[in-house]
Amino acid sequence: MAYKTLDDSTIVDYARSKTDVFPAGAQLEGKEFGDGNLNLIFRVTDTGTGKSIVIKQALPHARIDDSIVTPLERARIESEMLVLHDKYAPGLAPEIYFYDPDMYAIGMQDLADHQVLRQAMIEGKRFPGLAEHLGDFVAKSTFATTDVGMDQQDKKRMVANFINPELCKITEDLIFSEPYFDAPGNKIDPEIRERAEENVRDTAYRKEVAILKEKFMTQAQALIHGDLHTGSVFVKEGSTKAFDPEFGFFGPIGFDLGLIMGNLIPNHASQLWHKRDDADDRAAYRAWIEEVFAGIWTRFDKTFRDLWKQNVKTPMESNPAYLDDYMARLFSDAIGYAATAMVRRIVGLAQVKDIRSIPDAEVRAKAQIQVLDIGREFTMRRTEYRDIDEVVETIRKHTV
Ligand code: SR1
Ligand code: MG
Repeated sequence: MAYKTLDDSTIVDYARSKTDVFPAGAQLEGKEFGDGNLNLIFRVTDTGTGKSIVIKQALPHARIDDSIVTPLERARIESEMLVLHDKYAPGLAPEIYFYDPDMYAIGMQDLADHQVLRQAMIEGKRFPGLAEHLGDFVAKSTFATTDVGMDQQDKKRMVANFINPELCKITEDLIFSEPYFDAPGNKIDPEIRERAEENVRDTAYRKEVAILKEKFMTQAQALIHGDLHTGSVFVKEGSTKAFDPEFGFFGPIGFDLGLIMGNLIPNHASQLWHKRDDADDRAAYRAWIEEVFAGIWTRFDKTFRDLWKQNVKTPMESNPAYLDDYMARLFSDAIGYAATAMVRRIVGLAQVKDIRSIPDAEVRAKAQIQVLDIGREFTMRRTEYRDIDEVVETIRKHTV
């Protein structure tokens, strides 16, 4: 079948052709419900049994901006990443039912009983175990494809299978470049324009971001998710699932950590509005976010070190001082990438509902400036912090 974009009138016939998923004669209904930047997302339900699946189809251009080319081949990368995530980090990613290479469509587990973490946090919900799940997800999903976690020769061949240049270019532009100059796609509220321009004038700051960008572009450390923000995580009590790894490629592990940790910060700042009526509740919720922020790193650090010690076979990599040094570099990378992840959400093209749903321009600007200030300090001090508690102190200092 030649590629054709699916819609509400064709999705049921398409799903019916997937005979391993739905039995012949099943009564199906289907509808597109995606609100992401890049793909079509359908839910198809067998009305007889109530069984439902999600079908995700790649589009050739970004929904958010059709001048951005988004090759269909990323669906193949995503489907293979999901299979690997289920293998390396079982229970922490959705199950996949099929990949259709002609239609660039993936059939996967419907997580309708879960909620997207970003929305859940806007609603002020807490999820016990979230930090441990996310720390484990990043540790397990990345360790397996490091040079210690797998054969180095096999790894080099695997790198070629996950080359994802166009999606990496989106990240290079939207996260590492455009927020630091006057790019046409930027969206800067007038109340924060002067503060945003301060960043653009700060050549020492821009140099540090360029160093982070260079590492993103050149370090094939492990196969990373590549877009692990709070909109790429489903949650329900006791369950966390990372989805949407279409930006996957061999890159720096700290990028996955930084993206998930950094995307917590706009939410932290946005509680100025979402919990505006109760200062105690706001402080308690922010303290929970800080615990999750720190807990992701702490759990990652433990799980990754354990995996390393259990799997290391080569003499050079068995040196404990080397492991300590490796972890220290992952730590400063995570803090640096967290900074870039939060700053792009304030001034760049793809912003987030946490902040954008604040209708009061003055409160919104205050929250935005908190995020920009934390982002700059994280970037500049990332190699100086001695531990995660010192990093949390920076968050607290800017969000009083
Ligand atoms: C043009 S795509 C904009 C953003 O959406 C994705 O989720 C990535 O974060 C990308 O940067
Ligand atoms: Mg996405």
